[in-house]
Amino acid sequence: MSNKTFTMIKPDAVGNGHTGAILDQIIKGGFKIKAMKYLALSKEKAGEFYEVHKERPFYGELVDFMSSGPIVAAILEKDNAVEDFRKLIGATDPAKAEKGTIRNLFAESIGANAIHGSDSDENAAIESSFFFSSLEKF
Ligand code: 3AN
Repeated sequence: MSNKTFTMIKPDAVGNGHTGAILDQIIKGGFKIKAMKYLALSKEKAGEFYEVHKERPFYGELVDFMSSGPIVAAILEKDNAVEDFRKLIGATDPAKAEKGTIRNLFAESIGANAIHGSDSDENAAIESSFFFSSLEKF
């Protein structure tokens, strides 16, 4: 699955009306949308998705934030997708994100940082299957 990655446009960016502009950046960045959903995560589901961060001090805040409003979840395709998408979105902390990256343009803080991108091929596959069944991936 090295040509695929998984993303979520987070509640801050959706709530601030940036969904269209972010999808535009993703498409202009050369990514094809292979699956997409507009939905809200329950606290329980957000907790499950971020289980790997359970021991981190910001886990509770992260789960509250990610279940605070609707998100857009998508599977994206491009050569070298995981690495290229991390470049397109910029550093976790928007203050450190390179100019022109999605987090530089649209993120508010390290917590409310507009967008998620998988950090490995393995996690891209796990995260994609968390949201999409085989019938929903194209
Ligand atoms: P990334 O999303 O860039 O891979 P991770 O995996 O380190 O970053 O963190 C997962 C998510 O947890 C981030 N997208 C961010 O929303 C949140 N997060 C990370 N560090 C902090 C922090 N220090 N305070 C609050 N939230 C954080």
